[in-house]
Parts: sequence; structure tokens; C-alpha cells
Amino acid sequence: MAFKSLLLGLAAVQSVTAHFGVVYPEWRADTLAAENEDKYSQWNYPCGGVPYKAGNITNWPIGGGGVELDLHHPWTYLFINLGLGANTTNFNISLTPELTNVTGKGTLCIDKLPVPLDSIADGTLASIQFVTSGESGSALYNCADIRFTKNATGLSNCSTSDGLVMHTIKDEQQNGTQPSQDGASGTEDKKNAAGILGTDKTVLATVVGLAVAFSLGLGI
Ligand SMILES: *[C@@H]1O[C@H](CO)[C@@H](O)[C@H](O)[C@H]1NC(C)=O
Ligand SMILES: *[C@@H]1O[C@H](CO)[C@@H](O)[C@H](O)[C@H]1NC(C)=O
Ligand SMILES: *[C@@H]1O[C@H](CO)[C@@H](O)[C@H](O)[C@H]1NC(C)=O
Ligand SMILES: *[C@@H]1O[C@H](CO)[C@@H](O)[C@H](O)[C@H]1NC(C)=O
Ligand SMILES: *[C@@H]1O[C@H](CO)[C@@H](O)[C@H](O)[C@H]1NC(C)=O
Ligand SMILES: *[C@@H]1O[C@H](CO)[C@@H](O)[C@H](O)[C@H]1NC(C)=O
Ligand SMILES: *[C@@H]1O[C@H](CO)[C@@H](O)[C@H](O)[C@H]1NC(C)=O
Ligand SMILES: [Cu+2]
Repeated sequence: MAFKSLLLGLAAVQSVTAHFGVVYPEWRADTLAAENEDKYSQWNYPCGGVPYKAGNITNWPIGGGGVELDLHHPWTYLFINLGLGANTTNFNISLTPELTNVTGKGTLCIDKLPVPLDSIADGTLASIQFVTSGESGSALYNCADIRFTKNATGLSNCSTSDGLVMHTIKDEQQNGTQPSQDGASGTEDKKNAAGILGTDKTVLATVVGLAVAFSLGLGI
């Protein structure tokens, strides 16, 4: 009895303190809210089980727009994938082509996530699936529905929390060839990359592979 309530207590604590929120573009539903706890779970693919258009559709710039996330874990791998069309379940366009490791908790602002497509017609509907994953490869999902428009304004008034850093780990480093790095937070990234190269590449490749598989919803 006491054990059971301890377990329930832990589960409740986790559902409040863990997982992640999507602030912008507006998520389909607040999957952290107590009133949604029985309906949705961030563990469920796709989209935490929240149906298309459960929330509002946000106008998003055609070349790519901003995102704002609320992260609650000490660190997480982050994948952001785009699916074109209304009510899609195929999120096959990666907006984070390099493995992304976000360390720190709080607000993460990405001013512009470029969309790697040559032409998207004005008014095209799409959804973005946000995936976070830890070391084990198990993943959490949230979605936001968007409409690509020329006149979209994008993210405003967002500031990334102190101490929160987005590390990207390029393919070449996963290969073990010439390290190269994004400018954003250079020194830390280099240290990080050196650490990886010095450790077990097979393990990393497996983690990355699993995480990518989960992020794309492959049934492993
Ligand atoms: C959609 O946006 C409107 C206006 O901003 C807001 O009042 C409403 O709560 C939003 N709906 C959902 C489901 O979030
Ligand atoms: C989206 O697709 C699902 C499954 O095909 C369907 O049940 C649902 O009604 C659709 N939702 C909308 C808003 O079209
Ligand atoms: C993504 O999936 C859609 C629909 O299934 C398909 O039409 C499109 O060619 C795919 N795009 C890529 C880049 O794989
Ligand atoms: C991601 O960051 C965490 C925390 O710093 C670290 O433990 C983990 O090894 C990192 N993963 C990779 C692939 O760099
Ligand atoms: C932006 O464009 C969309 C369709 O492309 C239109 O529905 C909307 O009214 C426009 N908004 C503004 C502020 O011009
Ligand atoms: C911007 O964000 C700050 C802090 O969250 C808030 O105090 C301020 O009112 C916001 N400004 C606008 C224009 O929304
Ligand atoms: C590894 O290196 C090759 C050749 O430089 C490159 O084509 C490939 O994209 C790299 N990444 C992976 C994960 O194989
Ligand atoms: Cu969590």
C-alpha cells in the first residue's frame, strides 16, 4: 500500500516536473496539463497522441521560422521534424539534420529553423513534431500545426535561459573524421566533440541511430 502510493507519487511528480513544453508555434494541446493527463501522453508517437488541429494553426514563415521550447530535463537530445500537408503522420523532413544535444533546463529559443525545401506554396499546411530523447533512446513527442505564409511574423520576445546551450554534433564527428563545428558556442562544442571522439564511437552511433529512428517513428 505504502509502496503503491510511493510509486503513484513518483509518477505524479514526474508528470509535472519532467517532459517538455512547446511555447511556439503553439502546440496542439498542453500535454503537461493535469486535465489532459488521461487523454494524452508525451510517450506516444505521433504527437503525444494529440490529434491534428486540436489546437490553433500558427502562421510560420515559408523559409522557416522560430521555435520556443520549455525544457525540464538537465539535458536532452532534440529532434525537430516537419510533415507537409494537413493531418500528416509522416514527419519525414528533418529541421535538425545534425544531432542536437541541449544541455540545461528552461526556455530554448531558436530564432530560425531553416526549411530545406526549395519551394513551398503560400498557405501550405504542415505540422512540426518535436522529439526529445535521453540516453536510453526512449522519446517524448509534441506537435504544433502550422501554415506556411509569406507574411508570417515568427518568434518574438523569446530569450534563452542562462546556462542553456544547444550543441550540434556533425556527421563528420560521428564518422570520426575531421571535426568541424558550428560557430554558436564553439569552445564548449569542441570540448564536447573531443569527448565523444575519445570515447566509444559505436555506442554513440547506436544512440544516435536509435534516437533518429525514434524521432522518425520507425517501428523498432
Ligand atoms: C487558440 O488561440 C486563441 C486566440 O489566441 C486562444 O484564445 C485559444 O485558447 C487557442 N486555442 C487553443 C486550443 O489553444
Ligand atoms: C486526421 O486523420 C485521422 C486518421 O485518418 C482521422 O481520424 C481524423 O479525423 C483526421 N482529423 C482531421 C482534423 O481531419
Ligand atoms: C515525405 O512523405 C511524403 C508523404 O508520404 C512524400 O510525398 C514525400 O516525398 C516525402 N518526402 C521526403 C523528403 O521523403
Ligand atoms: C549530451 O550532453 C550530456 C550532458 O552534458 C552528456 O552527458 C551526453 O554525453 C551528451 N551526448 C553527446 C552525444 O554528446
Ligand atoms: C497572411 O496571409 C494569409 C494567407 O496567405 C492570410 O490568410 C492572412 O490574412 C495574412 N495576414 C496578414 C496579417 O496579412
Ligand atoms: C517580453 O517578455 C518579458 C518577460 O517575459 C515581458 O515582461 C514583456 O512584457 C514582454 N514584452 C512583450 C512586448 O511581449
Ligand atoms: C561520413 O562521411 C562520409 C564521407 O565523408 C559522408 O558522406 C557521410 O555523410 C558521413 N556521415 C555518416 C553518418 O556516415
Ligand atoms: Cu520528462
